Amino acid sequence: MAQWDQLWIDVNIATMALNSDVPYGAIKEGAIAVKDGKIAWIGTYKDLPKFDVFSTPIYKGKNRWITPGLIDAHTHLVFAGNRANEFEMRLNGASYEDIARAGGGILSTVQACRDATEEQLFELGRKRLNALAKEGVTTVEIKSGYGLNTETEVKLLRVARELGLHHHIDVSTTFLGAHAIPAEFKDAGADAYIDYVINEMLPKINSDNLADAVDVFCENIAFNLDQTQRVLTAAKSYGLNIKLHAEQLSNLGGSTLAAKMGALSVDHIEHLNEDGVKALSQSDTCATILPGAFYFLRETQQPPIELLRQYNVPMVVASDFNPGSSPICSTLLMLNMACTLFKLTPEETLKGTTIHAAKALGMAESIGSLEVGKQADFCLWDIDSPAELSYRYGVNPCLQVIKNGQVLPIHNH
Ligand code: DI6
Ligand code: FE
Repeated sequence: MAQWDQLWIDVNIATMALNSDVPYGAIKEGAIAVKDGKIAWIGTYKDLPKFDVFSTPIYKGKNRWITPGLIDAHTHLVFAGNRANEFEMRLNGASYEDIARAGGGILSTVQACRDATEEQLFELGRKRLNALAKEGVTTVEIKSGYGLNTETEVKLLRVARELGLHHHIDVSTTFLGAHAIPAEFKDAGADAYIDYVINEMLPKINSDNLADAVDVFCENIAFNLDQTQRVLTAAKSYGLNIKLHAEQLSNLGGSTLAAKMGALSVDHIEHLNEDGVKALSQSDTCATILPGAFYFLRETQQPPIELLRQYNVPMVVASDFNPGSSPICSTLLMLNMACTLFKLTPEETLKGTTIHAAKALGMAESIGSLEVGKQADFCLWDIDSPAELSYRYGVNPCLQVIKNGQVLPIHNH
């Protein structure tokens, strides 16, 4: 007789398993059993094996849907301050240059982060993770990049690691020292700053085990292809995963470089062309689209969704939550935005925030789909079909969040 710790019945399950031949990998009238925080059994209720009915807690889903816990594979969610003043200035007619000259943009967030204590940053991050957890997020990637000196980059990554230890949500950390050139390096230039990133910051961050991956903002207004390659090569020499902010505002060929170097993902990619998509298709690199930044910056250049489909490149959907280009702390809203702004299908958006997002974090072995042996991270939703998650926004449909088999104390209803 099977011995389980928890059992869910009377549910429909969007397993998101890639080897399934039905949409969403759906199992209608299904059941999920959990043992030691992992999925021990999943299938249709009528096939449920014999189990100990007296000792197993049973949750009944009233024919609602279960999906994997959502995964937000691209955020900058540990930051201090906000940029509402710049938002207001721009809407009153100020240009980007005016704002930059007044110390604004990324560098204003850098100043706020340098001034903040670790406790303050932790508290800000904790509230943001709470908001994400309420809408079914169980794993989040958090980047640094608002420190731009060793002390503050280390502080931001330490806070991200601490959040992962103390919050229900699992956190994957990414070092983005090469996000912008700090004021101190204005005269010395970008190459000198990259030397500092590689020779000073990276060894410290690696030896303190603060980052799971390394990212670079590869763009005309940030770092060129050569500088990007230097940082990614150094990261790989430490055995760290790599990823890239690429082709957001122009096409520098960052995606092709990243794909050839074995990056987990290339992110933004509005300006990606067919050669770049081909390079991705010949690699294991995911394409991460960030509709929140596209929306907030009122961009018009669409990412090449149809080409990505044709070439079978896994698409990831993430929030890019940050104070400058995507001040939107909602992974769930991204499902809707990816459909309305980029014409993804609801199934593609759900893959992009579950199984493909897991791949983009190098965690597809343990999370992202509901299959035997994977972590029991899933959500029960007050919906009649999985497409409702992409269709509607506002009344939070998340009834229950289950992390490692435990029901989290989250109350939306
Ligand atoms: N791309 C972006 O959209 C953000 N960073 C990046 O590399 C912008 C971050 C900010 O404006 O604070
Ligand atoms: Fe970003």
